[in-house]
Amino acid sequence: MESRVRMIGVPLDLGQEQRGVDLGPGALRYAGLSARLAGLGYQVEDIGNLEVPVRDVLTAERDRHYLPSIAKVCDTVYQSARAAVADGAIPLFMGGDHSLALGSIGGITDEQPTAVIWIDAHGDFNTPKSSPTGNIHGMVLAALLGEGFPELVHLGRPGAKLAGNDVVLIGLRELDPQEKVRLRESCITVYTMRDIDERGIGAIAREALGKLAHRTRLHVSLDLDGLDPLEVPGVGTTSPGGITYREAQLLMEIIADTKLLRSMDIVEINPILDHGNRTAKIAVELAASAFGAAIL
Ligand code: 6HN
Ligand code: MN
Ligand code: MN
Ligand code: MN
Repeated sequence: MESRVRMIGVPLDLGQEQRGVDLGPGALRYAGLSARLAGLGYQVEDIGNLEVPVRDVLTAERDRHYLPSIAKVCDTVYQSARAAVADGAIPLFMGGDHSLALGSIGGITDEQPTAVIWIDAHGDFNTPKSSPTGNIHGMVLAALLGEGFPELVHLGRPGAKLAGNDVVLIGLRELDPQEKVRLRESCITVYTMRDIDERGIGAIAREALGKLAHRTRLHVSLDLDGLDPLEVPGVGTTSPGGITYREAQLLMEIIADTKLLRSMDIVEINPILDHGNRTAKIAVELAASAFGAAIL
C-alpha cells in the first residue's frame, strides 16, 4: 500500500444550507489528523485548502443552489485527486460538505475503477426532480452514477463515474420518498440501521467488502452524520439513531484489514454546531483506524 497520505482541504459549504461546514478542514487539522497518521508510519503531506468562493458573495447563484460554483470547485477537487493517484499518494479529502465527493471519486476513478463504501445517514441519491430541498449534497451519489445535473454528471470526464455494484451504503436511516424508490430500483447495496441492529456491524462490514470484491481499490466516503449525533454533535443534517463510535471503529478496522484503502473523504463536520471539537477528534480516530491503527 502506498505509504504517503496527501491531506487536501476543501472548505466547501455550498451544497447545503447550514453555515459552518467550511470550517471542517481546520477542525480536522486542530484535532491532530496529520500527526496521528504520521504516528502510524505514513509520510503525510498537507497541501492546504483548495480555493472555494465564500457563499456570501454568490448571491446570484443562490436560486440555483450554487450549482456553477460547486461544479467549479469539484473540478479542482477532481484534478487534485487525479494528481495524488498519479503521484502514488493516498488523497484524504477534508470537507466541507459531501458535494466534494463528486470531485474526489470522479478523480480517483479516472485511471482505475474503485469501489466505494459510503457511510451516511442519507442516501445522497436524489436527482433535481426527486429532491425536496434542492441541496446538491443530497444528489452526489446519483450524479456519480450518471443521473442529475449535466454539470455534475460530466464533471472531469463525460458520463458516470461509478456503477451501482461498485457502491455500498452503510448507516442509512433517512431517505426522501422518491429517493427511497430510486435506491430500491438501483443495484447499490444498502445496509440500513436496521440491518446493523439486527446483524451487527462486523457481519455487515465483511459482507459489504465481499460485495465489492470485484475491485482491488477502495474509497471510503465518511459522512459524519452517519454516526449517532449523541456522540458526534458537530454535523448539519443530524438524524438520531446512528452508528456508534465503537461500531464505526470496527467498520474502519475491518476495512483496514483489506489493505485496499486508496482514498478517503471526511465530510459534513460542522464545528459551529460541535462541542469542543469532539466530532473532528472522533473523525481523526476513525481515519487512523481506517489507515491501520490497531489496538494491539
Ligand atoms: N448529506 N435527503 C436530504 C436532501 O436534502 O436531499 C438530505 C441530504 C443530506 C446529504 O448529508 O450529505
Ligand atoms: Mn452525505
Ligand atoms: Mn448525510
Ligand atoms: Mn430551491
